[in-house]
Amino acid sequence: MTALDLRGLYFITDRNLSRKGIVEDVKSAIRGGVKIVQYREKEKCTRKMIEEAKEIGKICSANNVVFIVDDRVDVALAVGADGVHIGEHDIDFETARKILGNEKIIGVSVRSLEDAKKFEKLGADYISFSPIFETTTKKDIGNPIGLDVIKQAKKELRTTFTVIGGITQENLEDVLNAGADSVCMISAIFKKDDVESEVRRIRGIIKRHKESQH
Ligand code: TZP
Ligand code: MG
Repeated sequence: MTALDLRGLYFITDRNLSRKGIVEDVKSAIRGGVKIVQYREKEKCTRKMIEEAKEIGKICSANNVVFIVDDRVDVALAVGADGVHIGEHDIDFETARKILGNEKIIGVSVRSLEDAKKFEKLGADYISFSPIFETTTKKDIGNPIGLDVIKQAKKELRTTFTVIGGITQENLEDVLNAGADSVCMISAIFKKDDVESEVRRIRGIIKRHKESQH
């Protein structure tokens, strides 16, 4: 079990945008320095998911990288992942906690500070606010919630949080200035040829931003 430290770049796999296959992407992202990886798979059958998640999980644990499975508590348990990430159409938080116990990480997607506080009370390990901006990577997720929620969360939320949705090289500084210590970027990374160097570059921006604040 690798301890959760959300700060920096939270890496999420994407089969449709991948150029080299998601196992290679994960290896590249880890070489680029990420400390948390989420396996997000919407198409494969359960058996194939378990095979793939097992392989990625091994790579993560060998590198002390936190490994989270999106949506699927069963897959997370089957492969010994560090935790799951759930949204409003997935298993509910209380049931997930009952199945996984207190040792596993449960991250929850929310659109508002109010919902974030609700999951904070229930014992979520981290919160993900989304979508910050417009995105085409995930369909039907509603209007962007913007940067103000990050500023509010920074002041009022004790639980560690990340942000996702339409974050790019162009708006990253704004997101960091609003107070995010952790960011997820999917298409912005896969648009580039080389996952490792892009991940390293983004992490560098986040690190320099943090240093400039002290
Ligand atoms: N959850 C909320 S928005 C989103 C997910 C998985 C997609 C984010 O992708 P991108 O390409 O970084 O906008
Ligand atoms: Mg989900």
